[in-house]
Amino acid sequence: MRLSPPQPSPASGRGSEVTRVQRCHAQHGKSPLPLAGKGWEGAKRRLSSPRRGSPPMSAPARKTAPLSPSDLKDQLRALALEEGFDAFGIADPDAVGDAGTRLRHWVAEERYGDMGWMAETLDRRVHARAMWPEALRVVMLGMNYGPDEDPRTVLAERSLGAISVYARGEDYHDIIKPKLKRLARALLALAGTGDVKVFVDTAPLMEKPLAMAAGLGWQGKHTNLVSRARGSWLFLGAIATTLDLPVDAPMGDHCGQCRACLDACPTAAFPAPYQIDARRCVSYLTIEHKGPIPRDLRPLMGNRIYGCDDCLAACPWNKFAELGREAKLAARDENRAPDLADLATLDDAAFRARFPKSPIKRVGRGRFLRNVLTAIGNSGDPALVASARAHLGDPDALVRGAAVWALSRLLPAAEFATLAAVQAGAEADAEVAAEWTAALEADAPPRT
Ligand code: B12
Ligand code: SF4
Ligand code: SF4
Repeated sequence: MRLSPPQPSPASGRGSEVTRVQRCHAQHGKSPLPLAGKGWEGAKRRLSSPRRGSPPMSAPARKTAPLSPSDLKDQLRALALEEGFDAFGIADPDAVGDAGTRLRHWVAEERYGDMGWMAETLDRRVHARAMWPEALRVVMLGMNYGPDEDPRTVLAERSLGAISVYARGEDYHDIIKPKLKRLARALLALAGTGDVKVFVDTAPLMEKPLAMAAGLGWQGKHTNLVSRARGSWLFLGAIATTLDLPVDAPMGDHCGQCRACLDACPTAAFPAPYQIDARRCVSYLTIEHKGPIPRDLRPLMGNRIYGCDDCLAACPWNKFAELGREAKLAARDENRAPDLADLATLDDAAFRARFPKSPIKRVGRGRFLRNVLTAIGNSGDPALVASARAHLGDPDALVRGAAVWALSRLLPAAEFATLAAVQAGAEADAEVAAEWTAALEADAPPRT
């Protein structure tokens, strides 16, 4: 459905889209600093303890006359552009409207699935200030990771795997966090006073509502932040500070009557516009979910093996999207459309070597192979039978179970029953044994 004509330039006074520069292959500054716990996996590890974040960085004394708050903000915006950020805005940490109440509702509905850290950190997450009571402002930053091709093209190639755009290059956490730290240090040096803390993804901070409050964009019906200038492809990061910087006007909703993202979801993960049930989201199922993927959702996942972009890619505001300029985030060729057969051969060492610096490494070989075998089961490609069969004796029960399901989808029913008669009885793991039983009992998909 068409929107009212989108306007590419933001209203004045809003959090600004930092002026475009050419895609730059220069690497900004030093190599990434190590993080204590990275990504959603890291979040789980770190947030299981009641940490409130690391101690703030404090300002060195300034020797020249202090800058006015608005000059400070202008200089910070310019530095953000130099660091490679594409969107910038400042919010009061309390300016998130009903987001806290909605988050409580989401947790009460248990839509977080395995992500128990969302519930454990709820009280801190609903109030940005609870993270750090002294914080007066949150500087919100967006980094464009616009792809160079439509990520949905590979979905039609059922013997290949679809990796979401965000995971085709290096891990954004490792790229953004050092940039935030450098920017935060620069802010302190300019101000000559104050404290700062930086966040990207893993802290109990509602980054999307804060980014909306800072004018970077709005939470679309797919629940992610949409930017009028970048569409759906923005990573978010935050610098909280005790400095009283001028805030930006919040961005209003520009979804209108559109519902393209809702209709695009392969697993019907949106119970209503602006609400996501993570338990049905392919991104959750392939990255966060630890056990076997629920049987009813497996056929809906197609060949998506790590994350999903369908709702993001469907957004008409992407017509303004440009190629991301951070070279490290660009897709590695081998991650655009990898052969499922090749991925199925990875042992632990080969898995780690295949995905250096990639967020994919975080899920571990077991979960990744589970995803690959699910895609193999959905491929309809008899040539992939051998790849699945090779995992019936895999040391990881999660992988064995996924191999059983894949074979139940690929083999003719009689052949699968013969295989089950030989193999199923020898299975010691109760969950894998249940896979055999369920596969034999299931309404068989069309088998060749
Ligand atoms: C948990 C999490 C997930 C979960 C849950 C997804 C989700 N939408 O929350 C899973 C694993 C599924 C996931 C998937 C993805 N994620 Co994620 N994720 C997070 C994380 C860690 C927390 C988000 C959160 O608080 N969720 C809780 C729920 C309740 O939040 P919510 O859905 O936004 O809920 C709001 C709405 O429902 C709204 N609401 C409810 N009713 C109504 C009604 C109206 C009218 C309105 C306006 C709003 C509204 O209010 C709620 C509170 O704000 C953030 C990082 C962070 N610290 O914020 C990254 C983050 C949101 N993820 C990100 C990304 C990139 C992704 C993926 C695109 C990755 C991929 N390609 O696979 C997908 C996108 C899936 C999707 N459609 O959301 C980015 C998004 C950047 C952006 N532009 O928004 C973030 C911000 C990380 C980052 N620093 O860049 N993610
Ligand atoms: S990321 Fe994919 S599965 Fe998740 S809500 Fe969006 S379209 Fe649905
Ligand atoms: S695709 Fe979704 S997020 Fe984008 S404009 Fe339409 S409703 Fe809003």
